[in-house]
Amino acid sequence: MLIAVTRGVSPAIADCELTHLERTPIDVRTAREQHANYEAVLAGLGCRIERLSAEPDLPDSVFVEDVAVVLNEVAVITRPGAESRRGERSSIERTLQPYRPLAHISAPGTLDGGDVLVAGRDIHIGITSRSDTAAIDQFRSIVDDHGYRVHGTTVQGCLHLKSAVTAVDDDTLVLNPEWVDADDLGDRRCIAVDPSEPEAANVVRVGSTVLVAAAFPRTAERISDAGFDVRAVEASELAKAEGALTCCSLLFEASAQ
Ligand code: CIR
Repeated sequence: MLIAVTRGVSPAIADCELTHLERTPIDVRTAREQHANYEAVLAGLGCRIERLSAEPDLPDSVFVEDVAVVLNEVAVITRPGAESRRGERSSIERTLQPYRPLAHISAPGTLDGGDVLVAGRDIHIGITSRSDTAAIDQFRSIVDDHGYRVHGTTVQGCLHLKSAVTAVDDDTLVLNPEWVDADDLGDRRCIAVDPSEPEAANVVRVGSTVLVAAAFPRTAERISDAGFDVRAVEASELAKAEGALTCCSLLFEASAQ
């Protein structure tokens, strides 16, 4: 059984952190509708949704991905790079406790889950304004015994590594070659985003289905042409908070295999 941990959209989302985007008004109701639809799509694909309630004082807390990285063997609670996001951890910790042993990134390291790309036994971690090499070293010591290879990866032009690249299966990546160098990501098949859709690389794989933001039909076609079952999901309002599709859930098998 696949679990999807989500959290309702904060009424304070307009005060979100922004790094590469200009602030524009966010309609909370529309954001909530899109988020509810995202959850419904995940549920329709067989996920059990564990929804945490919205946090009025934590503007970015809908983006649960940044606060933990859930592997089969362990869940790593991060130390988010933005101080305003560190209060998101305790509830996520409580939620994950029944499912996995927990490990923690500690100060002075900082890590956002959006920077952690797991592809088979390779874990690529973006070195960004949110995630640093001290945290990457900590992460490596946590997962080393489980047989993962951890690589620090340079990213430019976007917030997180997973803004630039995500995996649609263990051997296939969707990426924006302007933001990350494919040669840093091992010997994998790469599907490049359509050049007119630079933000399209953030896709969610659920079983054999790939969710792509509805704003990126050309990249969706490329992924479909590569043999994947693609589903468009509207996420334009959450995108104004610099969040994409992977950010809105923590997806993992209930019992580790
Ligand atoms: C932030 O800057 O932290 C939020 N406004 C957006 C986080 C998006 N998360 C992600 O890409 N994993």
